[in-house]
Amino acid sequence: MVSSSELKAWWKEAVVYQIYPRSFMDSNNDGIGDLVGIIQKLDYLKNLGIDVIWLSPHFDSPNADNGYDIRDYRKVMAEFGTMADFDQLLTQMKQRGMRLIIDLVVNHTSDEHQWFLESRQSTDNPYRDYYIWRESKPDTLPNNYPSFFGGSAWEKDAATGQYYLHYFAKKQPDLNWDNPQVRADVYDLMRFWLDKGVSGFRMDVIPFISKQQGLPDLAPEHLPHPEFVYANGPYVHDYLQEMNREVLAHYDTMTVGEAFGITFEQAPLFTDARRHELNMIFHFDLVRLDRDGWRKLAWTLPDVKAVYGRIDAAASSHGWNTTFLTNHDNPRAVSHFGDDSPEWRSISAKALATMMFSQRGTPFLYQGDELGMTNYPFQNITDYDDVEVKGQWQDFVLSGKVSAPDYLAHLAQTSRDNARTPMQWNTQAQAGFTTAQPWLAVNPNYPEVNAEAQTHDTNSVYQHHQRLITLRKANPVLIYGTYQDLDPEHPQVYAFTRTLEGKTCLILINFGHQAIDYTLPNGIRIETVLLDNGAQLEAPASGSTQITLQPWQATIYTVA
Ligand code: ISL
Ligand code: CA
Repeated sequence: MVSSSELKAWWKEAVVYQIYPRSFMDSNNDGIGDLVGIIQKLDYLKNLGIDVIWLSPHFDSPNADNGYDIRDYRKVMAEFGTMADFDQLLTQMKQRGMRLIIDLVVNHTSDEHQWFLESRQSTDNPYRDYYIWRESKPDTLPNNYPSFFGGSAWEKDAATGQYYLHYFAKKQPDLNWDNPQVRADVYDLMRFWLDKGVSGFRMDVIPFISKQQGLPDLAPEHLPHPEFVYANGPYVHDYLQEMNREVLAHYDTMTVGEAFGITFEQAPLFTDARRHELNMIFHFDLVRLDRDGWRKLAWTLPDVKAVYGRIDAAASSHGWNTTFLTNHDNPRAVSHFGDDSPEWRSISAKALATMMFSQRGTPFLYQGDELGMTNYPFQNITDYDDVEVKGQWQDFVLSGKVSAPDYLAHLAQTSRDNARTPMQWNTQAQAGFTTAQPWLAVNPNYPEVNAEAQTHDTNSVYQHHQRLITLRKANPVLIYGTYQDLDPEHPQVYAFTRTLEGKTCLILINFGHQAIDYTLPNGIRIETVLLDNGAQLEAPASGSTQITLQPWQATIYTVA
């Protein structure tokens, strides 16, 4: 049995950086990030050690969901620039040896897409079956499906009196993937971008594309988490294998599926190389381990370690994985898993980065996390932009189910907008992101947290990321090595090894604010220090089996 560590590939060795273009860099000072702004920052990313950029949707969109509602798949969003800008971005990236993957959002389109404008006109329109329409008796819905953005997943359309399905906003009608013409049109648009030179796709909620046949009601126990039903339709693997045969197999691509609603046990069905579907998927069990819907729960380090253990098990079956601590849909990593107070922000952000870049799986670094950017100090509902927030405010607060103070207290910790505030480049007004009024407020801590300061500070979060990425690329054991958690139940220390061809690295991370004397399990002996996050007071003697870990110390060692 050939293991995933023997199947080498460029996309397993790459480090990926996710750009949310709206918030990355505004080159024409209209308050919105754009493609030319990204071009201006390519050297910053090259110097960081980035190989691949995942660009969140850049396509023409009315921005009901900030680009995840596509109106024209072959056109660049006007706010972001032109197709010439896109081509220039690709050219500039290739000159730097970097690759671009783009965001394939094909579970749904915008309701302003030409296909939907046709489809909604009449029940016999040739495009009617591009979407999912249902008759329904007056004032009763086709079924009890909820939308993730509040309310029902069904919207009644005046022209024909029928309902259409939308798992997300009503301006995001779901495509009917059971229709072979829909699939053929999606494959065509994929070829359009691959032929322009992109190197693959991140696939938005791709497990949702196959709907449950007959669309029966959700059982009551599934209502809090409909994604587990939405993601397990009968034909998702047929469609992905067809997509692979029709498109992906003909190009040298990297594909990552956003596997919202998929369990670890199901992961190999998407990523096992022998099935010819996707290269890897995003699991959400880590970033959502402390969530009960809108409620923020407590988490423990053993909880985190248990998830990493299950993620790694999923990767060992010919598949591959991703490692990430946040994205444009989740709170900032250092606020979520570290300590974002001024005293501990930098050292804990470096500790978390050490954890992330030492895992087996392709690292996906979200814009700003290389600086240890933090959550925003949201106060009231008008501070937010996110369509999900507005829909859920209606569902939970205006309905009287939850008090506003209670909901806002949880929302400030969990909101997707925490990750969408503008990049903090320097200490100029608006953190150098724009000279206009930005579309979403800049975090007021930008004078203390910005790229300009950190690219010149050897102890910065940015430079620690540079060193981690360099170390990872120089040591295949950190890319392909098998993973072993040495002390799963320890409440404060994360101790794990990576082993490949007789070479072992030990990673020790102290998640506590107090120093701790730690005895290495299994009689392991430290040999040398490969990289410390700056907390270590003195390097341990070679052969040590005991060590004192300083608060938030994270160190990578070789093992004797
Ligand atoms: O968990 C979620 C739903 O409450 C969200 O994080 C998110 O809707 C889900 O993870 C799917 O995300 C993707 O599809 C959405 C879009 O809003 C997200 O930005 C995208 O990442 C619809 O396209
Ligand atoms: Ca702009």
